[in-house]
Amino acid sequence: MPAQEVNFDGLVGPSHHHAGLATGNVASMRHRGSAANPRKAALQGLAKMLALHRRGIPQAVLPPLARPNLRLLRSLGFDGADAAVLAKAGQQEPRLLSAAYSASSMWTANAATVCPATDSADGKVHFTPANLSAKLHRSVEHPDTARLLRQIFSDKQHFAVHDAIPGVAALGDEGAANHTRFARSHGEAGVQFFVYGDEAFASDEAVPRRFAPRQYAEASRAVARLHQLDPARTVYARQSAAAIDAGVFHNDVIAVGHLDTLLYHEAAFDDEAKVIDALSRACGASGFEMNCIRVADRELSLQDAVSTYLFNSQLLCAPDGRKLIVVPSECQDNTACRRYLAQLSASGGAIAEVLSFDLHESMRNGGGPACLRLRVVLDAAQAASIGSDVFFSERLHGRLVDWVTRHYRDRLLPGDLRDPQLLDEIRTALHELERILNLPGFYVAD
Ligand code: SUG
Repeated sequence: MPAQEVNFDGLVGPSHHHAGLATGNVASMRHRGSAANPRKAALQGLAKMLALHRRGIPQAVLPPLARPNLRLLRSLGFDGADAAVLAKAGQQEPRLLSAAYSASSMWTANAATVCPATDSADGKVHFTPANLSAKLHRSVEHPDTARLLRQIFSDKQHFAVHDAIPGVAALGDEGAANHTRFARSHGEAGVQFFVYGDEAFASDEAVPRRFAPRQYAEASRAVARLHQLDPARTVYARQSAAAIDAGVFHNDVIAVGHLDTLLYHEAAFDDEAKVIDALSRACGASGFEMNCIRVADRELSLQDAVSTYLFNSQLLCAPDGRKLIVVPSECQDNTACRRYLAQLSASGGAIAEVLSFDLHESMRNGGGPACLRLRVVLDAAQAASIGSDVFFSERLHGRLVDWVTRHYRDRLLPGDLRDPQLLDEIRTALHELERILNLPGFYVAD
């Protein structure tokens, strides 16, 4: 098997709810406090995984992290038995209870930055879990993410899983959501593209903004060093402040790349011409030509780009080489976006087919198709070294649908998190999931 890109989608956890915890993420802010349907959310995600698996696209799954995060609540002074900790937090600091219960690990594009073995000097696949230090509910993910990645990618001959870099604002790192790799084919050396919102030590002057950036250049450069990347094949770009202020909290809300192709909005970068030139040169030096598809503001406004999540799509190659774009169904509800997609996929267009999915539950928290997946390029030996049952199949899909249907609630409001029964329901469910995915001991009690 030549090296392939495997999409590791996050399985939505049983405590999925809309807490409005992510300032700067306009969908999250807008849906704060509305009723969520965790069962539907998980089934929507599984339907996408199944459809792509059936198209012959390599698919795998990453389980949710254990929630509630009682460690977080105990560290913040809520003591006693588990039920007492939850009751006190719910009464005194309901937002902290939401943070501890957040199912945010489902957006696996933020789990880590991943670089294929061909691009690293030591010939290993490198992972750096993202510290996600910009948001409390996300900043607590990385220790468990590191443990999960080390359990799945356990063969040290093939894989290096680093610790997250220190979690302070100046080193904010949001993982693969701000990282893209371009290459002629997955198994050939490629070009690594890191996009950041700000550079912490570049200037002492604070620039007034509507929303704070989440990714810092210093963090991107640290990840590139840890992954032993070739500086000549690594390109850095700054996001435009206008995009961040419009709700582009990660670069994957305004640009998506795959192999030699970059689809991006003209407002994505601070200095568009410089970024495209640097990328084209690096790709040229690596022996392939970059295919840039630029979307002008008059074709789709920045505001519509954020509300439809067109750029939070997955660009994929079917086994027959045809290019597919996977979009959230919101894209078809917007006239400008629908028109743009029709033109993109018209005969002779850059994309052969548009696949649209109902991911409303995740979208209401600002997570589209691209947020839900972590791309890992694996060759045959690397894939064969993975012992857990995370690779997708019709059988695994059936087992997970059955599991979700038996264990998940179909309605969850932030106030429901005070219900001590929810903790028991989730523990029972995760205990069973550990066996389905062959991840013994992953859900150790806090
Ligand atoms: O970090 N939303 C996530 C969405 C992450 C999307 N990921 C990518 N773009 N790759 C976030 O903003 C909302 C949780 C809440 O409001 O309950 C949230 O965390």
